[in-house]
Amino acid sequence: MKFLLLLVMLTACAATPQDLSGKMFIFPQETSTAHVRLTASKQGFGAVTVCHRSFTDLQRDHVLFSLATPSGSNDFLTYWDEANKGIAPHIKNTKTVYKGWDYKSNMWHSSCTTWDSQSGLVQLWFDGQPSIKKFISSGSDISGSPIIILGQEQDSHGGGFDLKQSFIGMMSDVHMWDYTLSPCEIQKYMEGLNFTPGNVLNWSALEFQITGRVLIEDKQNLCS
Ligand SMILES: [Ca+2]
Repeated sequence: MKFLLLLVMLTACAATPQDLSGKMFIFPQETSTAHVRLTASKQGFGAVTVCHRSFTDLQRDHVLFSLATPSGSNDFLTYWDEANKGIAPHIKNTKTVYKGWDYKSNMWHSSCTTWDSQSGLVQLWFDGQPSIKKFISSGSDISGSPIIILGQEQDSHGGGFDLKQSFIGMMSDVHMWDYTLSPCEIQKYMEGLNFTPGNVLNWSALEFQITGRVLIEDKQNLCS
């Protein structure tokens, strides 16, 4: 077990892409430091889709996905807003809140967020259901070197973490595309069927670096 842990840590440090299929990151305690930094395969995004699954029992604000560039610490952010009881995408430092979801504790939830700079429209998919499309930001791309972090919310490019916005729980199946996925592809992701993996972040070939206490384990399946 100790050897396995060492092996996981060593391979995590090497930052060669890893296949995390069937696995999850565990964020087991509240800190303002522990996080996973994901390496994007490209930069400059005129459109984006980000999907992930998360599992938590937090009853406060928390981050799910944080992408910052030198010009914007909230260039692409997925955030649970406890005061508004909604999932709040932030794109190019503009926020919108989607309310009315059954964001229950202690179970896996699948989220996808799509945006494109031409229309400026954002849409959230949550556990298989699409939201309305809302205008959030148009006319310019997300440009500059992206820093993508799980577990902490960036208030600066790669830092500015806040204990009370940190994530505690499990995260899995993180993908990012530089285009908007079709509803059909999103449905496939939601249902765990075969889908086109992310071309910016791909959970089955993920380059990442762990800081602090974040662990990788198999996703718990009941007796199968
Ligand atoms: Ca913050």
